[in-house]
Amino acid sequence: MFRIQSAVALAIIGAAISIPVTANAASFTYSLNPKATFLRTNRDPFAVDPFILDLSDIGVSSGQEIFLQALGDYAVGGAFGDGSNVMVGVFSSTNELLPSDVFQRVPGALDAVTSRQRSPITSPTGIGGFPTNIEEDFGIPTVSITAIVPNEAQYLFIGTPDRFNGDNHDPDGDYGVRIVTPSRYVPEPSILLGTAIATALGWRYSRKRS
Ligand SMILES: [Ca+2]
Ligand SMILES: [Ca+2]
Ligand SMILES: [Ca+2]
Repeated sequence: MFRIQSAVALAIIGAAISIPVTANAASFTYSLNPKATFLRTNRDPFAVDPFILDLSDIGVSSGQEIFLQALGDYAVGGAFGDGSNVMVGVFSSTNELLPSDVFQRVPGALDAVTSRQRSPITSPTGIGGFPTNIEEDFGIPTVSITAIVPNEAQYLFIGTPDRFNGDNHDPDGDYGVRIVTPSRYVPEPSILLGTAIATALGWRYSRKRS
């Protein structure tokens, strides 16, 4: 009987150990247009509006940590190769985007805590030299970044910072972003192990008493 009980305990423990910590994490990949930006533009008629993600679509809310990574690359103009990957994001309380000639186009922009401290300083517009830099945005690098979703944030804007966006292009269509949502609700393996041992011992104990 002891061998059977031990085998049951080991099977339960084995099952607990084999459950990955990231079991609840979900990965989302979005293709991006490098002409798109949430920053101010000037006389840039082919620039387009940014990608705006409703955070509820990926099941995250304020206080949760997400992982972001820029994918692929784009060309910053006709004479340039397909090798740039600078990307910025900003959380917002609303999905409102003001016209492209307004300095702060995202009126609901919120500061975010990220694994990189400083907001990137974006260049003035190529035509006219108008400032584009806002304080709330953060860079999304190819090596990834983690960000805490700020209080009241419901949307994430993602765009390409450039002095002139309308001539950007992505010949091989690989430019995009990957977002991985939290896995914090999955119990740690050590907790699962403790539960498994307690369950196995409890099962043995109840068998002895019966
Ligand atoms: Ca590309
Ligand atoms: Ca450009
Ligand atoms: Ca900035």
